[in-house]
Amino acid sequence: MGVLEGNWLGYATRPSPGLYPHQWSWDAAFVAIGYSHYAQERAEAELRSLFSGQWSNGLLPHIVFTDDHADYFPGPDFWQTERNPYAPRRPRTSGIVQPPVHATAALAIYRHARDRDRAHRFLEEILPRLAAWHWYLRRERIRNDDHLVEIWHPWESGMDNSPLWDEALNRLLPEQVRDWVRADLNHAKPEERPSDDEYDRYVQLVKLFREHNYHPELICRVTPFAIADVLYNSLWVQANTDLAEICRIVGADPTSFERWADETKAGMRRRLWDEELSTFVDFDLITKEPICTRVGAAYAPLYAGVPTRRQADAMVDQLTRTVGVQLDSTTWMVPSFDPRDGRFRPTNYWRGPIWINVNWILYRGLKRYGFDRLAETLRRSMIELPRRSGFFEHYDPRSGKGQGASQFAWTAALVLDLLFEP
Ligand code: 9WN
Repeated sequence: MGVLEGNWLGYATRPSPGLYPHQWSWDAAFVAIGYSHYAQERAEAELRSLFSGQWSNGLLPHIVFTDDHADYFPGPDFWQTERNPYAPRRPRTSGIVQPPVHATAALAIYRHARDRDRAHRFLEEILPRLAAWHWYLRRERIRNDDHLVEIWHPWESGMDNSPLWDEALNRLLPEQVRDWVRADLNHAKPEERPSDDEYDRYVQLVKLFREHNYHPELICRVTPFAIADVLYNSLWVQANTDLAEICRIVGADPTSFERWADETKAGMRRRLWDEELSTFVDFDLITKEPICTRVGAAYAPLYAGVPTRRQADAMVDQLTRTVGVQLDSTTWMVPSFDPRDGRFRPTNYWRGPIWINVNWILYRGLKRYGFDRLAETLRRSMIELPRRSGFFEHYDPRSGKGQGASQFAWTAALVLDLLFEP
């Protein structure tokens, strides 16, 4: 609770002091889940603040800027989202998205509420906004018969420098002129952050979207990066299921969201399942090739009930034999990337370290399919790691040492969720 208190800005929660001074989209959802157990009003405020940055076409931006002059790159003057008529003038925002965990967070607020009437009113208030956000993804980001949502930037995945994107990013040329300066290295060690080459590509994509004034119907034609990501689509399936439940609670029609969950679930089984790897893999929509890279988030479909029983058994068997790591006799966790792969880097961001949010998603998936013992070990490990090392952004899968930003909000929020869980 102290970590969340320290990051509370009076109306929203920043992910951490220093490195992340604004409000981020999926962070806000995880943080709201943490608050939902003991600070209902604050959980509501968290989502309300994020949605104050929603565009009138439904896009929910990946960053809602809290302070125009904070030390973060790219800031609002670089994004220039005011070029798009749908973007709000205030607050200023970025022009891309992050994974849709928000309906799931709103439902958690209702389920954990001390004051149910108030929570009911909150659901009525937030439902049109959530629906607009899901309609945006459905309308602008699904253009294949498999009903898979596509992302156009590594930042949209939330797993910025995952090896999943290496090939797609390598197709972009390095920047000729670097007319911008990174701010993250003022706050973090370079070996724990993406490389300059990766940033070059991230910024190039932003410039391309900016040139097209953030119009999705133009971007979808020109983007060199378009990927159907397993984690994103799993969260989308579950968020639609949760949004349908919200509709039922407030007496609205749930059928569109139920159908969208079913369609993407079927599409994932058809298009993303890899029999040889015994897991789901991303799909590059530009090259029309699967991305056969084993990452921790590849097991996220368990969370959304996507795999068949046979697939789930094969996945968990693989998970325990490959990606999962035993830190000591009692601690077992899932790093962001397969430790046996030559590109594995235990201290570098999404290329190896353990992240609590991905483990929380996998924990829920293991429970959903009845892998209770493994789920319980994972739950205890997720509580134990921050207890030993502090609430960090990520952890070294060899030693459990905390890395990246300290006082990291979603780590604290999701540990609270585990502790409060009945
Ligand atoms: C870019 C805030 C965000 C998380 C992402 C994480 C990191 C940003 C950055 O921090 O990304 O969006 O500046 O590196 O990768 O998942 O939401 O915590």
